[in-house]
Amino acid sequence: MTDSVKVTPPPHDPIAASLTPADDRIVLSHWLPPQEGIVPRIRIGRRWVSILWMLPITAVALMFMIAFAQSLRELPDVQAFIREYGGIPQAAPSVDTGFPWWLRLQHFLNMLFMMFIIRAGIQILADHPRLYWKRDCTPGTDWFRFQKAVPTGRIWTSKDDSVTLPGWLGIPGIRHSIGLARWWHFSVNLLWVLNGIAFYVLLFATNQWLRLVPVTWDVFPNAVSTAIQYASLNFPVDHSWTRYNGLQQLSYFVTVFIAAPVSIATGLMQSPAISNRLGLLGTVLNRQAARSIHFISFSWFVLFILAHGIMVFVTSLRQNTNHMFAGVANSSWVGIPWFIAAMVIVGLAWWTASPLTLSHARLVQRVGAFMIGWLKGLAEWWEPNAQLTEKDISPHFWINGTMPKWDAFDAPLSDNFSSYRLRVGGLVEQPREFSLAELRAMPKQEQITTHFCIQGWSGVAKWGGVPMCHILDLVHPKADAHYAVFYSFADGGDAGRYYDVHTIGNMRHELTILAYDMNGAPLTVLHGAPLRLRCENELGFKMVKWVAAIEFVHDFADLGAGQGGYNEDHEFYGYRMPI
Ligand SMILES: Nc1nc2c(c(=O)[nH]1)N[C@H]1C(S)=C(S)[C@@H](COP(=O)(O)O)O[C@H]1N2
Ligand SMILES: [Mo]
Repeated sequence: MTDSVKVTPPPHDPIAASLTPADDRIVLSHWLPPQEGIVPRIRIGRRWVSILWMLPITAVALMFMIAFAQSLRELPDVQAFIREYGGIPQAAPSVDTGFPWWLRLQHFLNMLFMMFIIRAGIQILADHPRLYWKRDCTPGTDWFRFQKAVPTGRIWTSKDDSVTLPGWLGIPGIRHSIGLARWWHFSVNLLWVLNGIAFYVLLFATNQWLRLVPVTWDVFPNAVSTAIQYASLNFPVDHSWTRYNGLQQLSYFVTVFIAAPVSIATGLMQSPAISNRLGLLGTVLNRQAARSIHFISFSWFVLFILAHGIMVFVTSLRQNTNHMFAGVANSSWVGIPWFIAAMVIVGLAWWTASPLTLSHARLVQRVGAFMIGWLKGLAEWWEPNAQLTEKDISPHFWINGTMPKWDAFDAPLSDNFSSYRLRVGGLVEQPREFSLAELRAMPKQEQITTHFCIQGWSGVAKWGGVPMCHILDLVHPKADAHYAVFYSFADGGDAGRYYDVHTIGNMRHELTILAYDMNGAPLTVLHGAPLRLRCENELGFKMVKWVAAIEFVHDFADLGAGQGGYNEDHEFYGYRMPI
């Protein structure tokens, strides 16, 4: 954050004195108190059905399936069918190179990465434990949740809605730890994607792709045949060393070539900067649709991993581990120690991930920013600028954040903000103070945009206010002013004032405004009156509500804990958050 320009910074805005330093680890007594969720439920029509029902239903279905498959196999026609389609498509070419070292290594890395990705992903979901298809996230329109119905008749912020997970499941498990979970999810995703790209390249550079990609229609009757054989508990012959059976091939194909790319695409489409850049696609496949599809794809992975894991054990563990961990085709014991070693590594990583994240939260934030900060910076350059129409305005718009202490706020509130003054200062040629009337007299910009909260919900509203670039033109930031600091009237959730830092570049974005209107009416106090920031290529927490002062600075390392904002300091979020 430092460069060669040596300037003596002017004294900070008085509010800077009420920022607090923050711990570099998570101190549970200062954290949001735990709150249990409920067993996940799926909405069918108007009824919420617990997913625990899936256990007896699956058990009964399995019993019927076995009985049905066994009686099928007594039919002469079915026997003839299975003789003709034994399971492995006859026309499928066979792979003569076994399981090479790179494939075995990538398989192991994939297993290790998936453990982090899935756990951190569940943690992210627990910050807004509901799924929807429509972008507005109106309470009652969720189709999946592991939280009670949204309480009515009281203020219920989206932070109130977050739930605790067991530490062995989520990373790090505690409530509202999405900042840390995202570093894990995104950093390991990057490794997983790199591993995946290398895997695709090597598959097609060798003949290994023939194992996974069906090249004959015969794969379908053979998959049916394999399914009947497995279901009747009389398993088909296995020739995995050279060729997979139809069912194996189809399920591996779906996992590698459909579920993985779908997960990546729908993951990225939940980002404000990317979704707002995609035009129609971002509108049709809105953030909630992308989030729901991301979850369905995740469910496929979990089912696949369960089924795959079970099959490894029930169809000759020794032979399977010899293939995938030792790269040999025999029935010796040579693969087992490798398999156990791999499991121990995954197990150790599993066991230590949550406690280490709590005790070294700042480190997780730093390493995460190092690994994917550049990607997030890149997304800001795309200048996302999607706008919607009046009919897209959400019937409900969640609220978030810690409300201002009313006493500090009483004077401006009781006189309808006529005594309110926005201070704009710091490294500017013309420090200024503006009353709300003066701001309202300036050029007004209206925009209908989607709000993307880091926790997962979204909503569309029409915002009206002063373009930030107009304010910039009035105060003239000096050449060495690199950032704009927004100070709020309200404190953050734990201690110290809420604030956030933006680059000057972001302040010149065509959709960055100081909003005083929402949906055609003056902003309500809950949504940030008298003034809140809208900066549409960033996540919601960057848009400070109840703005008291704006200060232009050269560097933000000496503010609060130096991370560029209240949530960055206290909740380990990243300072650039277009994704
Ligand atoms: N002062 C202040 N501003 C804040 C917050 C806060 O806690 N304090 N929360 C942020 C978060 S996390 C979000 S998602 C948005 C929510 O804006 P809304 O309440 O209008 O939906 O405000 C942002 N601005
Ligand atoms: Mo948020």
